[in-house]
Amino acid sequence: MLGSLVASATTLETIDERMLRCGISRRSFLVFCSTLMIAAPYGLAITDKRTPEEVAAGLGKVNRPPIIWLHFQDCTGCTESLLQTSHPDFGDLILNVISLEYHETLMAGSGLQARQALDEAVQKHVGKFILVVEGSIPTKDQGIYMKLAGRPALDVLADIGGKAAAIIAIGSCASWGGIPSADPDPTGAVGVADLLPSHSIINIPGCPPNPYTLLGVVLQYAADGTLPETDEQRRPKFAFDRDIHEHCPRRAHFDAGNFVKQYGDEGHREGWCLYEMGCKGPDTHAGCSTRHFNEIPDVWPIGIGAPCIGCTEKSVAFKVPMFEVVKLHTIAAPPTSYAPITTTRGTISPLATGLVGIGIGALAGAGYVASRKFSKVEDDESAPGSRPPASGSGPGSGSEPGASA
Ligand code: FSX
Ligand code: SF4
Ligand code: F3S
Repeated sequence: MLGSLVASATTLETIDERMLRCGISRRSFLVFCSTLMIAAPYGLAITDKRTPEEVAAGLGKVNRPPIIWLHFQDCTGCTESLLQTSHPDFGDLILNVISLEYHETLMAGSGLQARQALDEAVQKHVGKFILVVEGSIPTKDQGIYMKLAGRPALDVLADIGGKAAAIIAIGSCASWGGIPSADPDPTGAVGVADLLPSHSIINIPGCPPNPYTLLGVVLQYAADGTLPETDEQRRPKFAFDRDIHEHCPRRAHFDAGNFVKQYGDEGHREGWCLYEMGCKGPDTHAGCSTRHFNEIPDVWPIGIGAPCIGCTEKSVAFKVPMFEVVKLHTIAAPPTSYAPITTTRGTISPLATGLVGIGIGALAGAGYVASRKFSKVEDDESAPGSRPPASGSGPGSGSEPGASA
């Protein structure tokens, strides 16, 4: 099945042709390509070690990939994150780069008209389209909790999924159940790969996910018929190979032991680390800390002062309570041998000051007194610069600060 989009090249319009026909400027397209490069600096064939001009030249020759987008149990946040860009023109440009053949939220038709549009789109591109699935699929009681034109979502997915060249599960709901699968999971919500395990499926979890991860995967597939390398959860490595904590702008505060204790407190206003507020960043693989949303700097959960809830991790989001403190499995807490980044400044006693004037030996003595004060601050767990909470000191804690597991 791979490569079929390339094989159907003659029947489709290239991205360049479309840009020309719709009067989209080369400058806008170059900005789009640069944004794609920032989202996927490596690990994606279409952007790897290239300049924006090279990316634009390569992508311009690619046929607009036909996409059929199905909605199941979701909030439509995935669609919103794709199209609610900071510049309205950008959403328009995205819709010109890809060829969205069917999308229930965006189309004007409904009822029979919509049903016919779906049938026609599938027939026209059978075996060649990319199926994007948003939302989880209810399986309990023969899937009766969601029907499309009288058919359970289960059947619709099996039917249309079987005719697609590849499937992308967009968002945590489609990847493994997401919010609808949270306890008590009344509908038996599952992800696409749970139902079609042998299909070519890429999971792009996130609630919502970063839209450039989707565009990167779609465009690489359209360009050369390959899907990017994935991890054991079918997530593309280029977007999920690092954890939030690794590149978090608040990491220096974690290392210094500066933790927000309560929303609105001084630490929160100063942008300190949200670990003790339940931030799941140390346990969460995603690129949010470097690839923000809507092309606006700092638009991502931690950037706006909210802890990461681990929305890209199957075992974290909607499973671990939001304010529960995560264990530090792989990250050592700041070693006590380091000087803290911020510390309470000790005062030099008048006696020591007097001794300084007497001679070199006395100077060494004053240094000793100051260093004792310094280590006292380090030993004081409540002082700024202290370590994260020790085992058992907070809900869900139990790791050994200072030791890697
Ligand atoms: Fe919502 Fe999508 Fe979350 Fe789910 O995103 S943003 S509930 S992942 O399916 O619409
Ligand atoms: Fe950032 Fe959260 Fe890590 Fe703190 S715990 S540095 S807020 S990712
Ligand atoms: Fe989700 Fe955490 Fe990013 S909550 S959007 S993975 S910062």
